[in-house]
Amino acid sequence: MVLSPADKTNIKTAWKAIGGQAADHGAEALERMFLSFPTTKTYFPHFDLSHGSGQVKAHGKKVADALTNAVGHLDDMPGALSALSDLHAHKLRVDPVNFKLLSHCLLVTLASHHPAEFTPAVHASLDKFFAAVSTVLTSKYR
Ligand code: HNI
Repeated sequence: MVLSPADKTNIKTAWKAIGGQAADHGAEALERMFLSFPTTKTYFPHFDLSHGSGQVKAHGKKVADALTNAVGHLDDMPGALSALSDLHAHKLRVDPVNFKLLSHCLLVTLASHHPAEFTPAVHASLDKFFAAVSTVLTSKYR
């Protein structure tokens, strides 16, 4: 997945618009994922997944922080996400299909909160960004 210069600009601009809401958006995307794709809940048997759960909120912040870190390293995502890649592949063993589900829910969340910024071009660039992050996080399965 090659991000063009325009993609990189779109991704950074979108992240600026998200600003301090990233953690909340992360938690909302997780909640959407658990509700829309219930099989994803099997990876979180130790979590309280009910609406407003502190665990989901805390996890949403972790996911958002990792994405913010990736946005800061668009030219070296494999390096920036190396430890997370090890974790998801070797320890958590999350089936790669689930990354498409979370990516979709992240897009829906961002579109609903930032309709003005979520132009078709930004949508496409964010889709590529989440696909690139997902590729890195699932790259050590093989
Ligand atoms: Ni994921 C832990 C980031 C997709 C299941 N995940 C993390 C952590 C981060 C993270 C950060 C915390 C690491 C730590 O504590 O050191 N996960 C991301 C990102 C994506 C992603 C950026 C994709 C955009 N994870 C997924 C998917 C699933 C998933 C698709 C399964 C459906 N992740 C987990 C589980 C944990 C986890 C399970 C451990 C949770 C815990 O605290 O026990």
